[in-house]
Amino acid sequence: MAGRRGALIVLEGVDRAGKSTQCRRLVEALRAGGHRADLLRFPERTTEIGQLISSYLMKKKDLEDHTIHLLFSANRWEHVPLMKEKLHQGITLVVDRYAFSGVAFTSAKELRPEEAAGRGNFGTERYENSSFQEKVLQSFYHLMKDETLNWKTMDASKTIEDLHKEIKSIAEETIQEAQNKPLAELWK
Ligand code: Z5A
Ligand code: MG
Repeated sequence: MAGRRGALIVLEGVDRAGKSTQCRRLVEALRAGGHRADLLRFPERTTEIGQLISSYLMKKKDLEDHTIHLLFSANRWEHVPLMKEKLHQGITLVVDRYAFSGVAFTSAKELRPEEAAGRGNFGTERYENSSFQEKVLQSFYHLMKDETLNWKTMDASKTIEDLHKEIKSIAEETIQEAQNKPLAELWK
């Protein structure tokens, strides 16, 4: 219906919490239910900025901490005009990580290098070790105190199917609630 905007639904969480799996399932289910919905992910590795980020994450390239932080931010900003356009057109955006990851991962870098050394086999990309991820988690908890954002916490140890049902139901409610609210700006 004219004038009704889409909702911005962001999934955040530590490495391998199941975000990408749930984002894909959610978009499929929303579309099947007659909603207009698109999937976005950050980092979006296909742009020039995204390719630099990807090289950094794969440890093919070293970048100074502020520089990589700003590249992650720029990678989101380069998508903002399109995101706003879609939301105004009534398309719901399901976003696999957003600015909260930007804050949480950069702030977790306060971790002492000796603490991070020799950690278990979490994954091969940068940041994929358990105590770094613990710091990230604490930072997410801190960010969730912002009551202007409608955070819901999921227990990621549940089955893919159970989580999907829960997330779908919250997403449908959120779409209803968002459609008559003006689009706000994050952290302004
Ligand atoms: N980063 C940053 O530093 N600054 C920023 O501004 C942004 C990001 C935006 C790459 O992100 C890195 O960039 C990331 C944060 C940083 N570093 N770390 N860590 P990414 O999103 O490209 O990659 P990732 O977060 O490392 O996550 P992931 O590996 O893509 O995890 P996931 O999407 O949460 O999980 P998944 O792919 O859906 O599932 C992982 C596996 O578990 C897979 O085999 C599934 O089938 C399985 N799975 C999923 N759900 C379940 C359940 N419920 N039960 C059992 N098994 C499951
Ligand atoms: Mg993922």
